[in-house]
Amino acid sequence: MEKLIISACICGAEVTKEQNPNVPYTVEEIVREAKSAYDAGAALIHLHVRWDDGTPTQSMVRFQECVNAIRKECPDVIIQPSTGGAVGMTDLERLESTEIVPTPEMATLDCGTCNFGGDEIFINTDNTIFNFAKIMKDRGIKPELEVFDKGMIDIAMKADKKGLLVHPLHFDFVLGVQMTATVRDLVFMANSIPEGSTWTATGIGKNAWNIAAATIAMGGHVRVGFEDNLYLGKGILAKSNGEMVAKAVELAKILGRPVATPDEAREILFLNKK
Ligand code: KMH
Ligand code: ZN
Repeated sequence: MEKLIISACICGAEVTKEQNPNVPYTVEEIVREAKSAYDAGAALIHLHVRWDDGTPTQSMVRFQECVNAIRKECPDVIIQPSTGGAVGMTDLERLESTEIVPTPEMATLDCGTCNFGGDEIFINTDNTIFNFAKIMKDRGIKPELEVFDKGMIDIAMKADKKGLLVHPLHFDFVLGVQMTATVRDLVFMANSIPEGSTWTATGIGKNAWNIAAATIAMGGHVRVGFEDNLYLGKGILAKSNGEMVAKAVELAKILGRPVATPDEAREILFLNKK
């Protein structure tokens, strides 16, 4: 089976230190978490950034500062800025993370509107999605197509029909927000993307580890980290993103999947090394 790419979503925009004191806010904390994930075996860092008080931001200046600092400690890691940002941000704000130098190799592209719990709605109209896809294509940024349900795969295919995506496509199935997170759901999603695409999956909260194990066994790639889950196991708060990456590495070992280095991940994802 293909080597396993482990992505670490080290920060997110919604989780707080009140929920787990190890959630990073400052540049130093973000670097600490990126390094812990990288040292444990993550090839890719999915990045959100915060102001020091924990407020999520898509500020280009803050992203640049964090990326430069991560680069010093994790020289070859793939850094994938979020263009999702936080609920309520404008499209222009969200796109600021792609304006750093050098241009990021990848960025997320959220492929639909989604209920985020309570009254929160994460809005991605067709025009937002097509506009983000065009900008990424023009700048040579590979989108990780974030799909929270099967309908979002269908929207991604509308963007593809318009010529806005470059094949092979790469998807991230985010299970347990808008759709449930069972192995049946995972198989359905994996069977619904075009042949030749690569895919990562993540299970939110309590779904994290069953989805990671099933994904590794199925030949997909995994995403773990504080953005999606704060626990190493039932009732055990993770001390770092590195601890969660180490658990994914352990699962991979048990299931016979060697773990990809960043450069091996670049080959699997057809990225041009920057
Ligand atoms: N924080 C969410 C509103 C992404 O990074 O592209 C969006 C999100 C997805 O996390
Ligand atoms: Zn994210």
